[in-house]
Amino acid sequence: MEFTRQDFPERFLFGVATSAYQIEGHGFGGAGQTHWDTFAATPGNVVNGENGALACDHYHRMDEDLDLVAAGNFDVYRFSTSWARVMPEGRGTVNQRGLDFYDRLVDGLLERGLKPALTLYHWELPSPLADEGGWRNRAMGDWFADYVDVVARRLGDRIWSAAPINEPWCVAWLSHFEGHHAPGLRDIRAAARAMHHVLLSHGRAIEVMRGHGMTNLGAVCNFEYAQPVDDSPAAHRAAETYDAIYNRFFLGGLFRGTYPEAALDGLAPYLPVRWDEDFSSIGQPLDWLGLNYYTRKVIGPTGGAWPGYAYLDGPLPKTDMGWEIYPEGLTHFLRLAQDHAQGLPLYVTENGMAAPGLRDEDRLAYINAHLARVRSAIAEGLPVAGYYLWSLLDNYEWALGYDKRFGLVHVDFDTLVRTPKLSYEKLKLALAKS
Ligand code: IFM
Repeated sequence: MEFTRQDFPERFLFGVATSAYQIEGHGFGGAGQTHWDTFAATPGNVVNGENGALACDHYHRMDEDLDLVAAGNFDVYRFSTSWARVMPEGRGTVNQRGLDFYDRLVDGLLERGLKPALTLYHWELPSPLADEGGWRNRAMGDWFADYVDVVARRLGDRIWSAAPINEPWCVAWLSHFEGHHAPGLRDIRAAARAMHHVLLSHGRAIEVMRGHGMTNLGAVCNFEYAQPVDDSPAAHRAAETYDAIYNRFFLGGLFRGTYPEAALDGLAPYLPVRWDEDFSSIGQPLDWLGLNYYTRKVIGPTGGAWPGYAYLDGPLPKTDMGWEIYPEGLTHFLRLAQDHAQGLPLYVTENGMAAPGLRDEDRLAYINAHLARVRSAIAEGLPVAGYYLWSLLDNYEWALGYDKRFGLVHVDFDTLVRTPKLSYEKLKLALAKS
């Protein structure tokens, strides 16, 4: 690596991230059906119709996986609890086996000297709640608060940090407007409601966790740099709309008590009634802000119906996802985050690339380039307090199935054998503590 731990401030934290449905094996331990199970079972939605029933079998291999986190010299492990594992119907009955599993996970982290960083929703919505409209339904705020309450009672005393919802843009826009993720809708009213209800549910969850005395509570948003395809006013307008929907809508809701005009231009008629009265719940004080950052999009105008933009092919080198590598964007978003969060600690809660092979020199270069941006952000005075790699293991990359390999550790999906890649070994050396 082109850095060591010693090149960062003493209290700077390095972490590695995963999520429940992507690694655990949802078929085990009494977890209920989710909208990802049915989305994947519907032909055409997921490459090869793959689902998370087995995934990395982390449910049975948790100790081996936590050993890998500790041996890699990381400080923090960012994981999620699965709502449907904890409450198979989404409401009511609690699956004690599910809570026991997460209890062992948290204790396993603490025994290894690792900080547990909890996310409460990373995309697998219990099917009975999806049947009632899922994120389109305002009642999600209450249902989510009840689930968070169950988890907080059991784990809250040992959690180092917690964030309610991973990547609101994906939960709402990608899943309800672009239709690429479960529930696979392409409907502007559904998208507008989901965008607002995700934030409302975030606020409710923060209130519940504070009520249990939990501290170090934050939000995790994802960001993509919007690059206009050319200098025309139309291309700039298209990029501004994209930026408003993707990057500024959720920051605006969380920190400014409003949504950006360029997003309201199209979404306002479809938001729930009296949406503007919800910001006192949404804007609960936070202790940190997390940024998931991977790439930029080249944006061009389409004319026609709002939002009137298209994603165009860009000229930069790309990862296996077809995502352009653009570390400059991370600097841009750390500054934007600071403008909104005004001095709160900032964490890069996800960064990494999909790349094949065990000798993953390309991943090393990607990590080096992005960590160089983190270091320069710190040098310019931005309060960046930590950086997490996505991901510990190759895993279920949602609609793209098991083909795209984001792991520092290779997983053979036939044998489930884990093999550390070159990037894992190099990071382990760079992050050594003495
Ligand atoms: O795998 C996903 C993860 O679930 C959320 N953030 C982006 C990753 C890579 O696409």
